[in-house]
Amino acid sequence: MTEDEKKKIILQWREKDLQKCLYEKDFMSLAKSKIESWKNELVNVAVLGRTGVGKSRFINAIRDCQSEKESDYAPTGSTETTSTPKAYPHPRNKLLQLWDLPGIGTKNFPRKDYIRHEKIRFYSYDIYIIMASDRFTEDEVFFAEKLDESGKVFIFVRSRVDINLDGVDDMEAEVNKIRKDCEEIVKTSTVKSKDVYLISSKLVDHRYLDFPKLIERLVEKSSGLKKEAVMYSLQYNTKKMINGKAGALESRLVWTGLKAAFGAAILVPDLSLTVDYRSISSEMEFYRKTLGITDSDLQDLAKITGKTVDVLKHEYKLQTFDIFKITTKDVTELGMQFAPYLKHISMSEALESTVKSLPVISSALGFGISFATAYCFLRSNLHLMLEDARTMFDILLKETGSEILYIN
Ligand SMILES: Nc1nc2c(ncn2[C@@H]2O[C@H](COP(=O)(O)OP(=O)(O)OP(=O)(O)O)[C@@H](O)[C@H]2O)c(=O)[nH]1
Ligand SMILES: [Mg+2]
Repeated sequence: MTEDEKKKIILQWREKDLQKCLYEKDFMSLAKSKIESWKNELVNVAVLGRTGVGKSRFINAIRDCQSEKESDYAPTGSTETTSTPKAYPHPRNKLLQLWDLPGIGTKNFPRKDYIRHEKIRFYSYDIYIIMASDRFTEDEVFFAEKLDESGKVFIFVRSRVDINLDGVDDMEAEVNKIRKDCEEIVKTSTVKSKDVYLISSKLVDHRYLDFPKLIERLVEKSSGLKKEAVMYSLQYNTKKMINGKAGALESRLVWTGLKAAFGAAILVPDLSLTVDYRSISSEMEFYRKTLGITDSDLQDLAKITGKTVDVLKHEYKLQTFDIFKITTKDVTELGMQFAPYLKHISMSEALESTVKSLPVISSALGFGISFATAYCFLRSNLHLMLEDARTMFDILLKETGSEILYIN
């Protein structure tokens, strides 16, 4: 890092944010909740549609559950298969639940009774995927309108498109034709959200289809903590997903910095220039998993592209794979590097007195330095990790043309 870069980082140290946080009564609980609350958020995604349209197979695809032998594989089949609603928890987050609902319009679940059917609990989900494997009909539109009326969020999905594209020369033209066909009836409806996503659960990375956009849409359509839960849990990267994660992770920086500084003040009250490096280390691990830059992600990319891990690291200048095991020394050394610049920042009197009033903190400046150290350390590493995540995505795009990367 150049001197100028260091200076830039330190000048971006947001005293205002720090001040705002410290004025909160119980700022450590607040910091913890800002960082972790999304983990307690229940998100129910319902997959709706007539029998046989591919609901169960989609639920497997989105969780990357590929084999019938896996215990949480949603059974699929060419005859009516799902006869009672069943929740499939996401492997990365058990509270993100994909609901496999029985097909609409069967003997047991006729369309006219579907909404009122006590087993279905129709209005109890957060997001709805309304799926059809052929042209959309009045059935799908009927349910969409009901959901729209009650302010529920839904997404139209046309499934099994790979079957339509089998043996077709001009796939792009065929996809456009199917899209137009699907949108025809949807356009005549009163619903606000008229986009239809064309997918294949068999080939999620099909270059003419919309699985990547559907993943992005699921995040966009969620809000608040549920949005964080969906974004951090779905194990797919697209360009937009990486950008979204970048923003979300950046906004945690001030809280994690605070947690690390305060944690250190409790652990070693007399040492001013220190941070709780366990908080830092676990945050870095979270970045790595969220951004899809773990060792196994790199191994997978090597397999997909037919290159070795070392070639990928060097040819594409990946920067963060060998720095994962950080030590207290690394963090303190960085703190030392930033220390000279910290004197350029004047801590306001108000902030100084707030910090001084905290029981375990003996030195306001020491706490400020700890905070800045943690903040800068995380910030600079996050930026490097983001570069790696983007590079890995670009490698995939360049080598395979795919716009979606499964991450571990
Ligand atoms: N080629 C291809 N086949 C698919 C796709 N999605 C589903 N199928 C097949 O279509 C059939 C029906 O899929 P399911 O996922 O069982 O359909 P469902 O909507 O859950 O059906 P019910 O449970 O009866 O309501 C199965 O044989 C699946 O393997 C796809 O994207 N591509
Ligand atoms: Mg099913």
